[in-house]
Amino acid sequence: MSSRPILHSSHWGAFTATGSAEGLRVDPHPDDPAPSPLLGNVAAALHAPTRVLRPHVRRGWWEDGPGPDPRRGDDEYLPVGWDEVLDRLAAEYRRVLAVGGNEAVYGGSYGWASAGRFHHAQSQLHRFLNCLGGATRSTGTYSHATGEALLPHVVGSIEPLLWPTAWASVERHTDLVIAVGGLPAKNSEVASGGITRHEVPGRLRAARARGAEFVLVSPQRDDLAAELDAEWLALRPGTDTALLLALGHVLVAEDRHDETFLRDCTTGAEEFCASLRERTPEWAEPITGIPAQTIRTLARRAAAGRTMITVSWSIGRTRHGEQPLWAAIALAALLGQIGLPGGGFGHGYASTGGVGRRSSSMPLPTFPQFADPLRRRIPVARIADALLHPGEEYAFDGERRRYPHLRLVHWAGGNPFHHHQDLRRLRRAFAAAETVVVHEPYWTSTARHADVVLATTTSLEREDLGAARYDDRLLAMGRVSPPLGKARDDYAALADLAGRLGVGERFTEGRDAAEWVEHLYEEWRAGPARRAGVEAPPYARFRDGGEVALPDGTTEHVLLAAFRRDPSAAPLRTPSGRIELVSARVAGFGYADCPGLPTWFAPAEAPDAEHDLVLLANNPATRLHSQLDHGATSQRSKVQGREPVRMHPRDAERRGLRAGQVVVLESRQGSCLAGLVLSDALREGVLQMSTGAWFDPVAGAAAGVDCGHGNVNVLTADVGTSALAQGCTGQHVAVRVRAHTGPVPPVTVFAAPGAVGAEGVSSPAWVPLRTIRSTEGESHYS
Ligand code: PGD
Repeated sequence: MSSRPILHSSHWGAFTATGSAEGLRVDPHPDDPAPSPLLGNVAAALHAPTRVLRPHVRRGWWEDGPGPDPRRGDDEYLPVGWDEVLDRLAAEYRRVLAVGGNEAVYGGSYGWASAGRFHHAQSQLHRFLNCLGGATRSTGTYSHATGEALLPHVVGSIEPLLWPTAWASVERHTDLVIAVGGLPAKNSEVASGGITRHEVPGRLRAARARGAEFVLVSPQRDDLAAELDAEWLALRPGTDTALLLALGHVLVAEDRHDETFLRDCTTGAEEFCASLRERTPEWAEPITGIPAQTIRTLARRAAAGRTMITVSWSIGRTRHGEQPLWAAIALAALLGQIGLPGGGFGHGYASTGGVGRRSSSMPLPTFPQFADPLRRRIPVARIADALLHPGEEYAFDGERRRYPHLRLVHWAGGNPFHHHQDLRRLRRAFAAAETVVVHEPYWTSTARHADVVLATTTSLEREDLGAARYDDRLLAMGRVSPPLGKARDDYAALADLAGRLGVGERFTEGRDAAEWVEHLYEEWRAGPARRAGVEAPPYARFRDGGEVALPDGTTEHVLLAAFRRDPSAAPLRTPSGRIELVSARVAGFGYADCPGLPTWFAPAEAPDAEHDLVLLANNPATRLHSQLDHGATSQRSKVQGREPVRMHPRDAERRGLRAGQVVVLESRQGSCLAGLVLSDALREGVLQMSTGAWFDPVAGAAAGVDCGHGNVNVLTADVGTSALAQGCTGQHVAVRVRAHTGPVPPVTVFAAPGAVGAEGVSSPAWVPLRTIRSTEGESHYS
């Protein structure tokens, strides 16, 4: 490790890392006004018991050959050399391509991986697969699939999702922010690709100081900072659409809507307004739990000033998750402020730190992936369906498609055994594959379901370029430590595999990783940077802690502001050229679960006699998704080593439960342990548990549940949002809760297979995943 501070970057902020006898010291970037507590996890990134330090193979696959195998997730692993594993993998690639063609390889490889323009894991894998003639890939995201599918039909582009009106404009112009799903500070701390200055809390404070008012629409009070003095509308989970339609009803009934905007800039206004007739505040009150008078007053306030209605991405991760977004756009259209500074709608403010920042169109250094000759895609959250139902037909965004027969699954930079729903079902789906290859720095739950685990360096062991389109600088990401053990960069592993498959020269173009990083930088310096007048030193000077300032972007919503100014000169790319409050195209798809205008559906995950609580499974405050769950910040939040679940004190009292206790959560899909935390920041009847605790079926088996650690996705359902987006619906799940009785098993998932608390595996022998030796005692991390 370097004993001098090395500049580096992550999805949760830029920092310097300094090696010392005590370990890695991590300091936030000096320009960051609000560094993320997630930096506290970084010190555990390098030397952790859970590091994969050599390639490993699964016994069933190595000895019996490829094929469907229910032992995945419950088998033994053998450390092997790079040459032997890559030889065997190349042979398996040849077999699969011969038997099933390129579509038999699944290389969607969804996931956040690490910051860095060159070593981005998916880009690496996609380039490799494109060199081979392509593979089945995924379309859309777990984050905001509903917006990606819906917005093109309604406003002609997904731009409002990525580049809404900038925060700077909200700060200056907005009188009222109606935050559906909140503006949670924890999510604004992360931004894909890296973020140097965390600005969202400061922007919100400044807006409030100017006099802006905030209304929080969420079952959780802490979805918005307390300092913003928001009015909290603690509605029932999954009822946002009812609230939004009732607000629209009041505007129309009281003639507070903007007829001119509706006439000039929308289509379907008459039909939409007619559909609101029955959607009175009195209708919405028993559904949402929000008093009718509160709804009426809010609609009047919204019409009285400049109003921004924002819907968080998380709201879309529910059944019929398209509807609240469409209803919010329709409400903003009724108010007539779309395209005005600080007004209209936003989708995803604070869902990451990047949304609402600058949007520079200047290209960044980019590792070319080549074109995908196959162009075969499945909706990203339908991976288990695809593996379980090869050849079956499904509906997606107006098309009938068929799942390919996937035989080889290749993943780099993602953790589906964290991010997908209904993990029991995902286990069955992975059992159906013939070969599963995973590149990972850590023994994540996904690595533990793979046949081939390729030991990968962390970003701290690599040099790279840190930059993102919404950030204000390009950073040199220095190497903090040489690669540990036999870990290799994704690039090096794929280059050697490509060489064995006859496409090595095409994949590498004759460069090693260091040469690529320099090449990408110099190419960018001589091209886009020079053209934009950006001062950038030569790489030799830049690579040691260099930072290049990038030009600023625009603050207004470019597309919608131009459209509003002159709808006929700058029409939207919708069939009508306008905002579609009613979409003939969507109606024409004939989907019962997504008709042609914003529609109310009762929540799919509502309490019933068996499951009397609704659990919110949202993104964590103590780690990025599942990354570095073994790190200090994440571990500090655990309760008896389990992922915390929050519950209202009165709900706990009614059930005789107390804070700090280990509880069992059960849904229709599965069960897990969790550690109870009491909080009055939740609506009664609602629980909250973050995603990202590593799935631990071993500790679960010892406790008679599916996961002994608290991975919330054993509880959630694997159903698409609707036939339109087929997005993930992991945000809500109906559950019941009871006290756990009997010994609490140790969490085993943070130790390498066969090594409870030991520093990895040293002997080249088969080692089991089952590391629990007794149900007593504490695990290394409890
Ligand atoms: P991460 O934990 O970031 O989760 O799911 P995602 O799969 O992105 O996984 C990234 C993995 O990449 C980690 O295991 C990390 O160790 C590995 N990695 C990091 N750097 C490298 C590298 O350089 N090379 C390689 N090979 N690997 C690397 C996130 C997904 O979860 C998202 S985006 C959302 S928004 C969803 N949200 C929800 C939700 O709200 N509710 C539920 N129930 N479920 C969700 N899942 C989704």
